[in-house]
Amino acid sequence: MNFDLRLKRLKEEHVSLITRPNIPEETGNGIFKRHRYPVLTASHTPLFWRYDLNPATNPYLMERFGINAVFNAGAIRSGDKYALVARVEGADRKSFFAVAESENGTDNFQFRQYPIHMPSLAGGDTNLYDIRLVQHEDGWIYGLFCTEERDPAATPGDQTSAIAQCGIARTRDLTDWERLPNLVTPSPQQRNVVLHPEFVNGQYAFYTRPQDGFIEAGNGGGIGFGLCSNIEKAVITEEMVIDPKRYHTIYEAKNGLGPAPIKTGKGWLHLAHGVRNTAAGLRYTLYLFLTDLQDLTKVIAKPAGYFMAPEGMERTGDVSNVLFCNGWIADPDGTVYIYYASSDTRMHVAVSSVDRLLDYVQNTAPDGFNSADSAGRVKALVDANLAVAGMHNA
Ligand code: M1P
Repeated sequence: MNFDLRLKRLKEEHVSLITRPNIPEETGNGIFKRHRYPVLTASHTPLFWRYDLNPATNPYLMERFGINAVFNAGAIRSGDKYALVARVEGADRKSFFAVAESENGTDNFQFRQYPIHMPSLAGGDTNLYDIRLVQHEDGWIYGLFCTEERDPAATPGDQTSAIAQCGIARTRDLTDWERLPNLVTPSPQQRNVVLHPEFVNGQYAFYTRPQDGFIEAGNGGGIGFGLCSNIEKAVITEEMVIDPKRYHTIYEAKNGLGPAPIKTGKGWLHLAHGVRNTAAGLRYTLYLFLTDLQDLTKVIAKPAGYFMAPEGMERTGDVSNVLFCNGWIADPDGTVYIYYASSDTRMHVAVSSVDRLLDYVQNTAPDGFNSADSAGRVKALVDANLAVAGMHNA
């Protein structure tokens, strides 16, 4: 196939992929509706990021920059568009951020012309990933992300020990970013840090995830909370865990907050990921909880178990059996777009509403932490349903 024909085919395939209408599932579980097609994959990235389109320098029209995956996107409303700031991972394993926008929130996401140029701090960032976006009441849009580098204390033969810290940057337009110093906390490692959208007692409030090692939460773990007065030199001196990991739950190994919480009339609605161990490795699922409107450290409702777990094609990918979410958007009419990644490979959307999510959080029983309690909850439901059936039959 000659250059021109191959280019024509590549363009046709790309346009048909990125303009494919998405389809909500018919029935679902009543809590949310998954949509059939991933909203972003490696193949959604522009051809002109991956190919040299000049026949003189690339006569075979080969890919010159491989993209491995697009996942773990932050999300925010940008004018009249739904914007995702995705983690784009190259074939070289490095991640960078890129903005993709859609007019309806469920399909036709298109990347802006260039990926984000995130300014580096002295020393550089070996890898950046998992940005959380928040429109703060101070007027800036903040992006908090993980910045990772090799552990300087690692022995020469150890090429896996790493240090994860929370990077902070701010923007007005998602294109030009001002990098601020990394967050300092009492914990040696930080990932999954989220900025609360409002001031708390005049201070910036952060949800953190203290951890002892790069992978293991260790003695740390749990979703933490801390305050600091100056975002331009953010230091948290007191970090308290508000949602700890716990034996024999879906968050027994570790957990971490997803996107910034949504303010509702009943409390702050949070989406988090929980991690448990299995013989096949770690399993990441998503859960919801609600915190008090005044006391952000007080969890006032938390259903048992997961809210969303990997299904079908979501179960496999570079890191299988993982759902991860660091972006959601609540529309003024209460519709909620939940942007979640599957198996560190691709992005999906599920649609719900603030009312439905609150109903789920407030009316799903909390974990009783033993089998008898779980069986008891089913029995209570059966009893109640039989009583209703009796009423219908009477
Ligand atoms: O591979 C699953 C996820 O693992 C990490 O999340 P956590 O810090 O909670 O373990 C992150 O590397 C995340 O990007 C990744 O999706």
